[in-house]
Amino acid sequence: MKVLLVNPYIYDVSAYDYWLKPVGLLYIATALEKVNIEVRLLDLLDRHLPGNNTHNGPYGTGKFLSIIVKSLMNEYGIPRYLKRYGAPEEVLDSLDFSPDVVLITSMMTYWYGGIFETIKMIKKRFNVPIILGGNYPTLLPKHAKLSGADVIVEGDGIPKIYNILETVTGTKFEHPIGENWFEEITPDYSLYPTIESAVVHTTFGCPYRCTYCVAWKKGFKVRTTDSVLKEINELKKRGVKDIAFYDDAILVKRERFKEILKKLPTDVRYHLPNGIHAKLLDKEIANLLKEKNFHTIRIGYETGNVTLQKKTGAKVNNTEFHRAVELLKNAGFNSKDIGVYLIVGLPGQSFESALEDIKHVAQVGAKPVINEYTLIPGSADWKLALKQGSIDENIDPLILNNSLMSYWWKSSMGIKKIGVLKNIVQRFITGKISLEELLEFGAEKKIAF
Ligand code: B12
Ligand code: SF4
Repeated sequence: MKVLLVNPYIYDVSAYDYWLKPVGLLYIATALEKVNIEVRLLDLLDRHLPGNNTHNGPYGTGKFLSIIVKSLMNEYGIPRYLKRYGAPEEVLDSLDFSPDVVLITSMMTYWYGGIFETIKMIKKRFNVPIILGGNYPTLLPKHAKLSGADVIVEGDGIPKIYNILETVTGTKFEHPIGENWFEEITPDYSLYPTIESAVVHTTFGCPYRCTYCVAWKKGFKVRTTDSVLKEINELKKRGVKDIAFYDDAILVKRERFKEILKKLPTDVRYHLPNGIHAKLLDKEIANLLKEKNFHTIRIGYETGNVTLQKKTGAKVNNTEFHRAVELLKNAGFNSKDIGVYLIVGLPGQSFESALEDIKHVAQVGAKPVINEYTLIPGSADWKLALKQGSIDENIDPLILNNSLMSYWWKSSMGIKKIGVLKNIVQRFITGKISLEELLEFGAEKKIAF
């Protein structure tokens, strides 16, 4: 049997490759290879595909090819262009593979347009069953039925994959991989002819329950240190130069993470693009991160407003945050290295409060990194918004995009204010204004909106 694995296009107003890899699909590839199924990967976001790399950023990040799909003005009253990110359609024609089944993954729910278009392109070329899994059908199963896929799969796809293929094709397989997949297999990166950066998970899911997030719905799995180190050493042998840890909660099993850190090879660069938990960082980890060649560090601070911190799940408090920044600075990281995620546009958050957070992060010697708020289907915030009537259940998921929500959602501080905040951060981090000027911003007179 032949199975084509597809990472679909992104539809967004902006997108950037922060080491993005379709990890779920690569795990599925390994599970299928165990029963001698022939697999092929079509990662439409792979910047090694012809025409898909428009800019190389630092450490293996970069820009995808983008083409404008439409203006969002007429339909949504939003003055932005929706773009398609990913390789030119011709890459599908150069596929020298005729699959019996196609499996498609998905990451952001609001990227669904890219999934619909990818499915149309596949259907034009192959008359075979298409199975869609990943975050989109997991969080929006009803909407995903409109995608054109023949089967949609909610939740963890790996233990179910043999059953699904048996149902669709009528062929029986052994089921060598089940619930323990996270320990037993690793993503099959050999499906990429060229690979310079890769993603590794040492844990999966999150035990916390922040109101704006759904990562906790995946439960919480932990791998042994040996299997993590083996995977990293194999990636290194393949020529991988940058490894991004995509864990949601990497410090939760702190002692275990220390064991991993101590044995990491240092001739690879490491990145933590997902916010780490300030309260769980200690001196030893901070020093090991520096010693072991970590270049991208993000702390998930989100807000310094104590009321909002408590209301959203209390994953961090201000004392813990200060302590974490100090530990990282003492370990030798500078203010550019320590990125601090701040959510702007949280329900109930004022412009003044968000501005205060930005100033505060800059003042303690770290770099503010703004994340615009997005209401994630299935989160506690989502349920509350439905109950309060501030959104409708049948809302188009596209406009829940983090870059679009503040244009229309009444519970957000609004796009004008967010624009001012983003602009001031940009000017600060590019050196156009000094720390003193940032701290003075808005102090003399109230900003008029
Ligand atoms: C890494 C990551 C990032 C990175 C990289 C993204 C990038 N652009 O390069 C960074 C840190 C930059 C990032 C940013 C953001 N992220 Co993010 N991110 C993730 C994260 C942690 C990991 C994804 C992953 O690799 N998972 C591991 C794999 C193994 O899981 P999986 O793909 O889901 O696969 C499993 C199943 O889904 C299924 N499956 C998958 N594919 C298939 C296919 C088939 C056929 C089958 C049967 C099954 C199946 O089986 C797999 C095994 O269980 C997820 C959370 C999570 N734990 O998934 C959030 C997540 C995807 N991000 C999320 C959000 C909200 C964001 C931001 C918008 C945050 C913000 N406000 O700015 C930004 C914007 C990103 C953008 N525009 O690109 C949300 C998605 C919300 C949504 N509406 O869909 C998530 C779910 C986290 C959350 N907060 O709840 N993110
Ligand atoms: S925001 Fe972070 S700590 Fe909170 S539930 Fe999501 S992944 Fe876990």
